Amino acid sequence: MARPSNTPSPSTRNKNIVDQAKGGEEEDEEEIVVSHIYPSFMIPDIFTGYPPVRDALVTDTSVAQDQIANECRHFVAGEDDILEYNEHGVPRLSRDKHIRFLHLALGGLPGGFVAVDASRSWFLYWAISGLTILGEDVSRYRNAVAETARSMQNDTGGFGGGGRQLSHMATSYAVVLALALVGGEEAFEVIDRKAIWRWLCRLKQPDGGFQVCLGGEEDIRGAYCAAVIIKLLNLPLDLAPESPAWTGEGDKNLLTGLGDYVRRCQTFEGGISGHPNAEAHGAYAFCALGCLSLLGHPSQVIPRYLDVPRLIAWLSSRQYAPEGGFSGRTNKLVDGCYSHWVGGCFPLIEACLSGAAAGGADLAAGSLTPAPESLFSREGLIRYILCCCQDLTRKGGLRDKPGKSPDAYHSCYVLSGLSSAQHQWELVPPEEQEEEPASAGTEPTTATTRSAAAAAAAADPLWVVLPYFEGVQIFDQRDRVRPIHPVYAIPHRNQQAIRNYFLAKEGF
Ligand code: FPP
Ligand code: K
Ligand code: ZN
Repeated sequence: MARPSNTPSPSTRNKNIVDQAKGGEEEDEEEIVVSHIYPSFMIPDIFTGYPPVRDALVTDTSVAQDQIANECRHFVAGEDDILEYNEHGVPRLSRDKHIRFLHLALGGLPGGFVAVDASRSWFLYWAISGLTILGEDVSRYRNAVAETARSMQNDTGGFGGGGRQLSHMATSYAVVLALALVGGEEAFEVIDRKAIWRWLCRLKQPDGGFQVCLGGEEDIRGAYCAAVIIKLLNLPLDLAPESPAWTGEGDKNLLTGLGDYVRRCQTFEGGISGHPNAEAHGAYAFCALGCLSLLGHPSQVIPRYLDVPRLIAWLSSRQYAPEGGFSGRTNKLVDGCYSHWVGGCFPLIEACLSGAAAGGADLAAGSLTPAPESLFSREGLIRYILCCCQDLTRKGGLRDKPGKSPDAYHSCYVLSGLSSAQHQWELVPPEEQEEEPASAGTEPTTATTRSAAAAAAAADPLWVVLPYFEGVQIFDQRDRVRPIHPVYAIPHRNQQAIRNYFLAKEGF
């Protein structure tokens, strides 16, 4: 049970704050309670009270924000009757329910889903990824995923959102990751690497960025997805003559100008927009940092292209209290999926800053220092996820916020965010990096034979992971989920296995 039944709820107090803001009318059945000490759980005041600083100008935006803050506060402050809170006021992760939800998402979908038919490859990735983070062995889906992926591949390179659909950068990224997650030769061999390389060449633009599909828009999703695909599949960087970026001089490759493209997406707010001169959004911040982290050592590349202090200021402004979760952009509401898109930026930023201490940051040298502690409230995010994002009344699954239905997309990214909040990723500075290829802390890694390929992989940034620990752990140890690689968003060993498989190949 949530709280002793005779304990009055502090939401009464907060409700009145909201009512005053809206014009002061009071409802008769609500009495103002100010004198009790609450809650009995160890929940910091910031998650039980109402924000001390609020926008006094009443607009649709401020009203929506007040409503959601109050609604989330009810769950985060330990007041919900369905959730069972531990002594820290944190509920358990309903792992089994979420696992069931995601297995079901891999089966047939109801008719209404025809509206998202062009996202079938995404559904595959979201469900397989969510299951993986929850600790399920997804290799049983190897055959099915390989067959489905084959049906989505085009002879002209890349994967569509479904069979007989135009190849798209985002759906190709999703399929490649799904194949990496189920793993094994049967899955890897589905990918026509030569065709996908040709297709990427045709998408590469003279200004450094990538179109997301032939004739389509050029944006930062294209930049991140292309970098991930190139790396995981060990594609050659050479440009084919049919590329719009080809000059005939041999001075350009698939990654030329990509960092500069990302730089042009940083906005006046400090965040990152989908393309130059647009609105900063958290999903694009992750794309920017992920892309840059694949161009070299993150501690060197990120500060070379981005104003890191202004980006940190913008990212920090995305976390709200009492909700604890992140919003995607200025003046918008918290949403569980930003646990990944925004939360997932922090390991990359933290790695960039600690590399700066070791002399890694070549440009902004002197202006960056390692973060003395977590750059965001991991506690707040974990509270938001476990209190507000679990659908426990029905079939399980994770959601955007209370009142919304769970879905595979939110399940995947809420769990990714939980994983990054529960773990600490550190980057070994380039000069300290040993010969031995990556071993990722708590994850057992697959044995790799020493070969030219492994030696090449050893030149990549080396990430190590540990359980995050600072003070008390508010969640039950059984609710720790698997660590996932901060750039590829899949477990370290899956990333290593697919890369090593293709690194070992001579040519296509
Ligand atoms: C706004 O939605 C959302 C966006 C502007 C960008 C969404 C992009 C992604 C989630 C992923 C991109 C990354 C890859 C790798 C393909 P909204 O207005 O519904 O939400 P908001 O109010 O929270 O901004
Ligand atoms: K949203
Ligand atoms: Zn969302």
